[in-house]
Amino acid sequence: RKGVIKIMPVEHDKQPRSWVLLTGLKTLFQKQLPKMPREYIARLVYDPNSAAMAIVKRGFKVVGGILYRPFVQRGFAEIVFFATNSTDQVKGYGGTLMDHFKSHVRVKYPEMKHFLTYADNYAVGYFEKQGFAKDITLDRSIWAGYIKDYEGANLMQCALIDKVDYL
Ligand code: BCO
Repeated sequence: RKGVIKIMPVEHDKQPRSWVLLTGLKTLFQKQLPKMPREYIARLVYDPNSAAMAIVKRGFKVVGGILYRPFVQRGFAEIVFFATNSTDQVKGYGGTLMDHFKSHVRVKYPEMKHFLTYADNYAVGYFEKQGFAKDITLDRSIWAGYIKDYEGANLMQCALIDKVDYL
């Protein structure tokens, strides 16, 4: 059927399907985050320490995605890249992906209850709608040195709430 989307976790398991999805994510992030060096995006997407989820349309076309780095023992994940295709923005895909991501993380890493991200100015409003705030309550010692510092970006935090069903 036309217009049907699927949201799926993408593993670094060397399966052909995963390569196709990782490459689709790399291309999407390079297009939607033009200020980020292309090489840097490629390196992080293919890095096995990163984890990802993709919004996929028919024919394995990636129209949205999230790349994150789980720091399971430290109880948080850094959201490294987050984007939807320009022609698919403001359709609710970004919000749906974030909900699936929160729900997926809760099952896969029950101890991981916080997310941090460096949002650029344009994306701050979007992240606020998704439950992120600039008020960082996580102790600096937990995350400092683990996540990359971006100049001119706003560090934002989100906490998973046990009672909330995100889907
Ligand atoms: O739920 P509501 O209808 O009330 O609100 C919607 C949108 O109106 C709102 N929204 C979207 N972008 C916003 C914004 N509000 C304020 N400022 C903005 N810039 O958020 C609710 C959900 O919208 P959506 O589900 O339709 O989101 P969409 O358009 O699919 O995806 C949003 C973005 C930010 C992912 C998308 O615009 C995008 O890909 N932009 C380009 C890439 C980008 O800026 N990504 C985030 C950069 S930060 C990062 O990746 C980490 C650090 C490197």
